[in-house]
Amino acid sequence: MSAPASECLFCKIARKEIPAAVVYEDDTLLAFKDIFPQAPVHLLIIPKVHCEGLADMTPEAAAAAGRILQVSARLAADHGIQDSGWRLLSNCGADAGQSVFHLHFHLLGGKTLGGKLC
Ligand code: DGP
Repeated sequence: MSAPASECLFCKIARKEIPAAVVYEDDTLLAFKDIFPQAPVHLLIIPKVHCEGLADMTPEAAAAAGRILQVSARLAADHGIQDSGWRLLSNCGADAGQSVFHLHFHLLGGKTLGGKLC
């Protein structure tokens, strides 16, 4: 069972109640640096609206996710990894490695990425 939006870690980051190294923000999205980076560039991109993950997509979250797919290439370029290869992924469920139950995409790059998360 996930935390309600009032207690959700990434909702708190989106509301600026918890600090994060924000690299991009618009009306619907926030992107910030992962606190435990697995690659030289490791960003988290989240919809501001609460949604547990890929298996729990409201229309609003799905629209935000589509926007995340668009914004990710721009963020990769902003961080100098557009030509060296980068990865965008979302873990869905604890068995897939999801530890924060607010939809988020990892944007990873800046090194040769292996077959797993990084
Ligand atoms: P996942 O395991 O796919 O749910 O990814 C969650 C990521 O969130 C993980 O890579 C670490 C990151 N993370 C956890 N807590 C915080 C935090 O308070 N701030 C930031 N910036 N990242 C966090």
